Amino acid sequence: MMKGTVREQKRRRIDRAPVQQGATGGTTHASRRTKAAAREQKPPRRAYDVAAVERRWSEEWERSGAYRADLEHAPRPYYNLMMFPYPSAEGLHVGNMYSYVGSDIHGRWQAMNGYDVFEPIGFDAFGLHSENFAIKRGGHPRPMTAANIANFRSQLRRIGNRFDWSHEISTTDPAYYRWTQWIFVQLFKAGLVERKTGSVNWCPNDKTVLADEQVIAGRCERCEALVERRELAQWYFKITKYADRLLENLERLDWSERVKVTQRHWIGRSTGAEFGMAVEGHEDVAIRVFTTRPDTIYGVTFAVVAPEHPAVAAITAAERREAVEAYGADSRATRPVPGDERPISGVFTGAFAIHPLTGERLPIWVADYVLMEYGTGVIMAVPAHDERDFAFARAYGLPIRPVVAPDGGSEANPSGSAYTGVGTLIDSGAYTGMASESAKEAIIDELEARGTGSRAVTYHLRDWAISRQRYWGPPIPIIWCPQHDAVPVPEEQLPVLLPDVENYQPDGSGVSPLGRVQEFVNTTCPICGGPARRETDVSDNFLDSAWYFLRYPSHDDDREPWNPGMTRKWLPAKMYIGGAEHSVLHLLYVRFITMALHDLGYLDFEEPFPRFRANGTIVKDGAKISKSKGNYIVPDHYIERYGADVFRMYLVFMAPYEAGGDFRDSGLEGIRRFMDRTWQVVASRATGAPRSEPKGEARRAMHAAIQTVTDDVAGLKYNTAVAALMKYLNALEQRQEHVTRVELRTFLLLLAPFAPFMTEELWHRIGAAGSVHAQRWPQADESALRAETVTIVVQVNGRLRDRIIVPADTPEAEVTRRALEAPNAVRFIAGRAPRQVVYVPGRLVNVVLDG
Ligand code: ANZ
Repeated sequence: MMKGTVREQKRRRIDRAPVQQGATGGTTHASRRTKAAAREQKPPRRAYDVAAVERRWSEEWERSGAYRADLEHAPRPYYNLMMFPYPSAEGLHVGNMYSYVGSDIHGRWQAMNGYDVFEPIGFDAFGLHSENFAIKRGGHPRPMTAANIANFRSQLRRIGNRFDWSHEISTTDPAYYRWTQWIFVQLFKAGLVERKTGSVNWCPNDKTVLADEQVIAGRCERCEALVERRELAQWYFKITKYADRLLENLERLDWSERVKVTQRHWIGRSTGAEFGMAVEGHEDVAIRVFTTRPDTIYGVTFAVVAPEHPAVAAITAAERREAVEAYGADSRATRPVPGDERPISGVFTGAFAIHPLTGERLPIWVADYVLMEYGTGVIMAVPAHDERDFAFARAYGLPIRPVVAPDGGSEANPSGSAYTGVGTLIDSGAYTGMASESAKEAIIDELEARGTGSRAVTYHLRDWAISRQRYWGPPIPIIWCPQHDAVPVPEEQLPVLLPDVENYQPDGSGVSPLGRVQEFVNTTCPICGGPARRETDVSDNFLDSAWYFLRYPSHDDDREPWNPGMTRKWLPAKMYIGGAEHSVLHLLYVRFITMALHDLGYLDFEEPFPRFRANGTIVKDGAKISKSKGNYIVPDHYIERYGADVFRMYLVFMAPYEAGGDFRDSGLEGIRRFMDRTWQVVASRATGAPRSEPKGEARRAMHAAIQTVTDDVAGLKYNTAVAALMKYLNALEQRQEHVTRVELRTFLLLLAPFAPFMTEELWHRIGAAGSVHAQRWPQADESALRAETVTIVVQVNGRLRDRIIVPADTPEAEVTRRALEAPNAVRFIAGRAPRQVVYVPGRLVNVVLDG
């Protein structure tokens, strides 16, 4: 999966990025580097040959098929899914690795809980990123992508995940994209695909259309170029038909809350009113307004129409025509896209609308901050209570009229800005004094009664622009016939292979490079056999990743996209973990595609991921990771130096997994020491440890560790789980030769999901049977958890007055404090200050009073 932040533009050699050792206050950057370089030459001395151990177990697991799930017969299927990577030239990003390690810990833990865990991985290898990289390097995306995949594969083999490589997929494989095209055809047949001409986001640098979700603050999420608007015919998926369901189902999904909030916001269901406004002198034209704030209707001081609105030409006054047309032409070329921060602009039409309640004349302006695609393309402007209207009114000297006073008495426009909250209505005719919420309803009622308006719902969500005028993607499986218009390619003719052409670069014409390949374009109509032309756009990369999870279990099925029996058994995925940056792209599309396939009868479930957790993001030494800062973290580098176990442990120990944290090289040293100590404690006791069960405090400590680690791992609180393991190791170290085999084994089992290599090696060294990863997760014994208690006798002047019960390890100060508070002791002390308090540990407290 592609992260929006990785950019090709300022590419550097990253494989030699210096590893800086911690933040050493005061040292210069240069000297730090030299020191780091010196240290780098000398890898830390380790208690064991880490590289050899990790290599040996990788090979052994591979050879024995330890992580190959028996998909057909598994009695307790557990599909543990992680977001497949985009195989970039830079190699595996630390963000990928963070996500994968956290997901793998979960998978390993569930395997030890007796589940048949299926943990597949694959490559999301089509798309702009690979293609742009190939253009830059003067190569071809096909071989370059293959090389990147090979590199990713070898990196992924080293991180210690229990991947089932026998189910690997790549979206660029014709055996895969045949079914991506099949999905397009199914949606097309179901009327969920539409070809529309409209104003679209156009990236002048990547020379292609972008979905709204791919535009961040007015810029292309890939290359950061300012996005333009263009009028183009595009293929759209009608995701808006599913807006309500996408929203409602969120309630029953067990997902990270912040992702749900982002989706809710993106779908952006708003309720409000839609009403007509008469235009003075144009009885034939009525413009309709959509507002979410009918309560502010008395504050309307002008109206704004989108430049493309069809009424503009009709209402514009003769003397304003030239200016309005010039503005329209200009805004078509450079129209700001959602989130843009360019200065506000507009032009007066010379026409006036009539306020629906007060009859007041309102000047009508044209401005490109009003979008044709949203609501009705016309707004009632309330500068006192809307930021954009406020900025516009300020820029063009239009009146600002506050009509909502914040509750609590402060002024409506205290700091010379719009007050956008709710409150109590002022200067609003009969509604003055009403609260915003009830005024909204009452005002809509009045608009309805007058026959000019009604309640209305709108969504922020737009249809998904699915076509790309590029090369590196699955060709859209449509044939254009002069007789039959758009005809889907018959299913038995899929895949429509992406032709292998030298010249794949986009030329900015708005036509895909495939349009230049005559052998590809010219075909015959599947209906009439007459000459026809193939569609030359390819589909959006996000369609590839909107169904990949369905393919893993049935990855080599060549008769169907997914096997129904297999799908019923393994899906929906039990746990999905990945980055929150995919909140509105991948994670929304995948829900939509699943719902659509469900409705078409291809799936039994409509939500692909009942449980999703977003891992946090990592910063390096307090700064955002970016290549220009040179603080890029190269996982290989650390794995070479410390081994995968240490790197894995450090990644999850660094911070709460779902929050993300600050990566510091110095932190790795701490984990390295912990691992070496673990080795020493276990390896040194490998043969001599007594076989007896631990007793007393040793037993309690062991079960306390089991309890804490279990709860923390279950809740993805890996950092505190590791901390508990550290605490437990201290306890074991202190007991030295008294440590039993049971304790050593328990410790290794608890550590196994985090440090799969070392625990496996030690498991064998202590002579335990099988793989540590195939063992059952230890269970905490409730009865062992209770600390032992003792009864303490409380005397006053030597006579028994009370008894208290305290945990055996309660410190003296605490015991005497509680003794002095024992009710019967209090009665006999009667407020006098004791001369002396004598404590006989574990037995009695004697309070000595004067006289
Ligand atoms: C008057 C008003 C007063 C508004 C106020 C807001 C605050 P959401 O909530 O995101 O759906 N709007 C409507 N159509 C628009 C368009 N095509 N282009 C740009 N803006 C448009 O936003 C709904 C609000 O966005 C609407 O409510 C409208 O401004 C504006 F104190 O109407 B409001």
